[in-house]
Amino acid sequence: MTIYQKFLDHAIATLNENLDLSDYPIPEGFERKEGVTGSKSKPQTVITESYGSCSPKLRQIRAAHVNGGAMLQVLNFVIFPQLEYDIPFFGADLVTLPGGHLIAIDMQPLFHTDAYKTKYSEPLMEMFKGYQKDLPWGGDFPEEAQQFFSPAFLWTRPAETEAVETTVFEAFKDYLDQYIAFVKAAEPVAESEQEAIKQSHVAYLNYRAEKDPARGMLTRFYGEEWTEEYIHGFLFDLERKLAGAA
Ligand code: DBV
Repeated sequence: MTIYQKFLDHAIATLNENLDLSDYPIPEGFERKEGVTGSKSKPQTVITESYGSCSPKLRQIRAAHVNGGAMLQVLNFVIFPQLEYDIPFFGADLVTLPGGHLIAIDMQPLFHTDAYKTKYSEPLMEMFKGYQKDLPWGGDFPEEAQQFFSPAFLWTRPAETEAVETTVFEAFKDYLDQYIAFVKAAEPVAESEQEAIKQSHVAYLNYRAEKDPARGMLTRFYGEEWTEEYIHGFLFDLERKLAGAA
C-alpha cells in the first residue's frame, strides 16, 4: 500500500459513479513497469502502474503511479477534456521523495480571460483559501510554468506525512468533486471556438511533455527509450492522436 493508492482508488470510484467511463487504451508495455534502483547491496524495486479511461466529455483521464518504497512515491493524475469543451485540465502531481512531499493540485485554465476566471476559478477560491491555511504556498516553481496554473493552484510541501493523508486527501477529493460539477455542466462550445481550445491543449501538452519533471527519474529506472515513449505515447499523447487522425 502506498500513500497515494487511496487517492487513485477514490478518484476512479468517484468518476465512475458520476460519469459514463470507458477504458482508454494504454499502449502495450506501459500498463506496469518494473525496474530496480538503489545500490548493489540495497536494491530497491520501482513499479510504475498506469490507469486510463475516458468519458463523452473527457478525452483522457490518466494516472501514473510510481512506487519505489516509502521514500519514493508519486501519483501524477491528469484529466484532458475533449476539444469541444472549454473545461480546464484537472492536474494533480503528488510526489514523495527522500527530500519530502511536494503537492500540486489545480484546475489548469485554457484561457486567461476574465470571463474564463469567473467561470472556472472564482467558484474554487473559497475552497482554495480554506486549504491554504493548512497547506501554505510551496515556494518557487518554474516561472515558465506559471502561465498554466489557475488562481486556485494548491502548491505546497507538507512537512508531515499525516498532512498528506488527511488535509491533502480532503483537498484532492474537493477539487475532484468541483471538477466533476464543471464537467456535468459543460456544453460544447461553438465550432468557431474549437480551434483556440485545440491550440491551448497543444501548448499545454507540449509544455508538460517537454518539461516533465519526472523524466530524469523515469529514465534512471527504465531507460530513455521506454521513458520517451511513455511520455509521448501515453502521458501527454494529444499530438500523436491528432497526427494519427489527420
Ligand atoms: N510529474 C509529471 C509526471 C510525473 C511527475 C507525469 C510520472 O508531470 C512527477 C510522474 N513531479 C514529479 C516528480 C517531481 C515533480 C515536481 C518526480 C520531483 C522532481 C524532482 O524534484 O526531481 C507541478 N511537479 C514538480 C514540480 C512542479 C510540479 C512545479 C517541481 C519541479 C521543479 O522544481 O522543477 N504539475 C507540475 C507542473 C505542472 C503540473 C510543472 C504543469 C505545468 O501540473
